[in-house]
Amino acid sequence: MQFFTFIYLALPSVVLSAAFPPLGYGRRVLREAFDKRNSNVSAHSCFTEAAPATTAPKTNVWAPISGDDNLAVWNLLHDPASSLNLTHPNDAILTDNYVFWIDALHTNKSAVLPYLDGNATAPPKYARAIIFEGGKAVPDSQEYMIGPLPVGPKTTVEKLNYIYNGGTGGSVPYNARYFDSPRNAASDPLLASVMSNISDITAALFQGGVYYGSNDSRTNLITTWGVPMSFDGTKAFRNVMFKFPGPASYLTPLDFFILLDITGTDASLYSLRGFVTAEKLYPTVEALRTAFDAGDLAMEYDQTLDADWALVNYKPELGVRDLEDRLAPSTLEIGGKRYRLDKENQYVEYMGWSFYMSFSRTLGIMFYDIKFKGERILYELSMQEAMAQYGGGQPKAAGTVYHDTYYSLGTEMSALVEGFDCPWGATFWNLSYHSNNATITKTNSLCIFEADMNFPVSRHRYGADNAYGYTQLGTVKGAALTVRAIATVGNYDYMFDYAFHMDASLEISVRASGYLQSSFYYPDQGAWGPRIQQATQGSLHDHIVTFKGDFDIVDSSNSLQVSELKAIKTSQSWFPELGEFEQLEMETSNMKEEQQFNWAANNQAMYTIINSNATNKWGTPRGYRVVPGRSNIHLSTLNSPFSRNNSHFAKSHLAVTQQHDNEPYANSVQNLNLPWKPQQDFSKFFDGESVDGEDLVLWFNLGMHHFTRSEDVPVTLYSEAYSSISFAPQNFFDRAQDGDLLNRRWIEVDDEGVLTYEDYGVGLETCVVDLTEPTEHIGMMLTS
Ligand SMILES: *[C@@H]1O[C@H](CO)[C@@H](O)[C@H](O)[C@H]1NC(C)=O
Ligand SMILES: *[C@@H]1O[C@H](CO)[C@@H](O)[C@H](O)[C@H]1NC(C)=O
Ligand SMILES: *[C@@H]1O[C@H](CO)[C@@H](O)[C@H](O)[C@H]1NC(C)=O
Ligand SMILES: *[C@@H]1O[C@H](CO)[C@@H](O)[C@H](O)[C@H]1NC(C)=O
Ligand SMILES: *[C@@H]1O[C@H](CO)[C@@H](O)[C@H](O)[C@H]1NC(C)=O
Ligand SMILES: *[C@@H]1O[C@H](CO)[C@@H](O)[C@H](O)[C@H]1NC(C)=O
Ligand SMILES: *[C@@H]1O[C@H](CO)[C@@H](O)[C@H](O)[C@H]1NC(C)=O
Ligand SMILES: *[C@@H]1O[C@H](CO)[C@@H](O)[C@H](O)[C@H]1NC(C)=O
Ligand SMILES: *[C@@H]1O[C@H](CO)[C@@H](O)[C@H](O)[C@H]1NC(C)=O
Ligand SMILES: *[C@@H]1O[C@H](CO)[C@@H](O)[C@H](O)[C@H]1NC(C)=O
Ligand SMILES: [Cu+2]
Repeated sequence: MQFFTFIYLALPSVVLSAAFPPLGYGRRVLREAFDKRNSNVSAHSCFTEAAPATTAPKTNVWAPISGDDNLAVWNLLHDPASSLNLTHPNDAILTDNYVFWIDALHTNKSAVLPYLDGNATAPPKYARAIIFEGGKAVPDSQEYMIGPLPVGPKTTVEKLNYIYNGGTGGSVPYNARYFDSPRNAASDPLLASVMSNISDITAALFQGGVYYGSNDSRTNLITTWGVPMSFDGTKAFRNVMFKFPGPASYLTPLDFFILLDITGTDASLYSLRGFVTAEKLYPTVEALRTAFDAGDLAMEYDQTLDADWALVNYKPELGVRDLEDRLAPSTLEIGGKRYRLDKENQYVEYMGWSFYMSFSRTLGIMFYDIKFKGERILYELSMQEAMAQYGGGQPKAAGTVYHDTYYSLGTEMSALVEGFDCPWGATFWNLSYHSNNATITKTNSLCIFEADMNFPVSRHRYGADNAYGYTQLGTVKGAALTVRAIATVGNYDYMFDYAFHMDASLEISVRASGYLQSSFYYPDQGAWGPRIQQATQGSLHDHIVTFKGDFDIVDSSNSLQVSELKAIKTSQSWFPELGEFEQLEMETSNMKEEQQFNWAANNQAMYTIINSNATNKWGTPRGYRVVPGRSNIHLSTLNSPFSRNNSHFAKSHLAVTQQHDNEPYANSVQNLNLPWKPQQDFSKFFDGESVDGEDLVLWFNLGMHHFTRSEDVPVTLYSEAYSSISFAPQNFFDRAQDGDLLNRRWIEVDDEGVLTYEDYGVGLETCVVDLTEPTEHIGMMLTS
């Protein structure tokens, strides 16, 4: 029913009345132009017109594997000839071997460049598959590479070890592997047994709350638990917190925790390590019962059972805002779409930019071969990890670190709402991933749109001796193309934006909305966040989102130039009265070795990826600057046991390495449960190799220190939980890349006070704004 909101918001069909016919190139008098309003132009739709097509110069060699390839790989793995002895995941128990997931393996850059830049044939595609091997004598999870694809006589299934540096290749100990439903099912009976024996206690403490097992009809509490669930793979633990169920359960936690040892594949050996409530540990049922019987256990606050307050719907109790019942301003592509798409190849051209996109179930959207006016800037731009680490005075908050690739972040990129999540008229693409032998399509999960920046790219006014206040004025319209997707990984809705600007700069931003992971409210625990509801505390935490930027400025031989601003003492003979005086100077050098580093204090250093052998017209090495944006942070805790050695990528603002085919990812997708013995240790990338005149990768972090607040209820606000960075040309060109834009005004006022202006043939246009004619996406929302 709620989708009828769209009908309510829809506008009548109108044609923008400020339109006038295309006038052709030339100088005109301002008055005449504005008098020539005309609404008779046959207008295109602002919203439903498809972007014009183009053809990618090369096949997209980074694309995800097709559904057919996935099926063939699945069948190959399950063929008895492969000797993997696999059980279907739906039937699997701990001691079976079964497929966790299948995805595309990254394609080696060394194999791609000869194809991309030369006449070599396209490199073969490979799949990667994670297989849980509980049936082995020493149970583990082993990753395989399967290729070349399509599956044929030459296809092999080999262990995928070369991308991991932890010492055990693609093998992850059983105790550290992903905690999936068979592991959940194996440890639930112990949890149910413990909780059944104390159901009178939990019912008394938590308004009738009981747990008899997750599938028992009497159960009215739900569980969550901290991750990591192991430190080094030798043991596994499960620290459970109970919550009231419902769509906002993240905001209705209870002060009750059960600590279990769940080491190994024999569930009969699993054991209770204790209970925590009211900030005390009770090692046994007896200890807990004794305290309960003595009246030592009581909840000072009741958690709310009805969590309507936590839904992202209209809250009339907040009052009425004047004029707010009118439709808010919206982006219109009035002149028609100004970008071209090759959907088959996931290839985009926009205002000099061109790039390919890919998608993976773990990393989400990835970009390849980003060029401006035919010259390569980046070979690859991709998110690598979305991490969060919490603090608190109870086992769940204190012991929670998330690596969202562990949860297959890409698979959580879901349908976007036209007009709200992305502008009306945006291009919507589907994203697909594989599950078992099938391919799941998430419709309309990526959007592409061009939007007004609402400020000019550049402008200047000259002269003031007339009624207009100028004799010359130049101003250039600002716009950018954004590629957007939102991943709802459990509680949070991470929005990833990649904005391609007219001036050849590229901006990446991440925003977080969705539910806070909260804690029960403890009045003495203000150091871990404020009270945000009757019995809820907003848990303090950090978000760190790590990206890979494989820069290829013109070619793959690049350096990282550091230009430091120094206050130096000088004396100059023409200022004899000053003697020695302080002024600004820039000290420039190239970084020599691979390293992790932080933004300079006061941002007094500029970092630029340059190509020393490619100079602009003025003899300066061409480069792209790494421009700090908003909330450029790293993890606050550098020595926490929960993130000790599997999260080094999050512990500096920036890092630079030499590009290697065997270092494609900052993290491994099953590193989360291995903080003390990681499968992939980012810090090992830094082994003294040169980064001067080499193929460089810049790793950079966005994120937020989440200082939780009552305004995180019901959900965190995108406006504030926001981080960004830009890459901007730095002597890459001979001049600014705005001179060739026609969307500008050059206005002159002559001695007689007559104003004339150039419109360069870009007249004001018209398009039909008809929100009552539902587009595919509004239609989808109305009927779903
Ligand atoms: C618009 O079209 C109508 C009907 O064809 C015509 O009468 C009117 O003059 C036109 N207006 C303009 C401004 O051309
Ligand atoms: C195959 O795995 C099953 C458990 O899923 C096990 O019982 C069986 O012994 C295994 N077969 C071989 C040949 O390893
Ligand atoms: C690719 O082939 C064309 C035509 O045979 C040739 O002109 C060109 O030099 C080749 N390019 C490279 C990089 O080998
Ligand atoms: C609950 O039942 C479902 C369906 O039978 C099963 O797949 C799941 O493993 C069960 N969960 C637990 C925790 O036992
Ligand atoms: C729960 O109570 C039953 C029956 O008294 C007992 O056999 C079982 O061991 C208890 N479970 C736990 C985890 O204490
Ligand atoms: C997305 O998937 C839906 C359902 O399969 C399909 O109808 C639609 O055409 C797809 N959209 C695009 C842009 O490919
Ligand atoms: C996928 O597997 C299921 C059994 O889990 C089977 O019913 C289905 O036919 C398979 N699909 C294909 C395309 O092979
Ligand atoms: C760059 O220029 C230097 C000095 O001219 C030269 O030694 C080096 O080989 C060049 N590098 C590349 C990749 O062309
Ligand atoms: C873990 O990282 C720390 C630095 O934070 C380092 O000193 C230590 O040697 C690392 N431990 C292992 C086992 O690699
Ligand atoms: C990619 O490069 C690595 C390192 O050179 C190599 O071990 C691996 O086999 C290559 N992968 C493919 C799919 O060719
Ligand atoms: Cu947060």
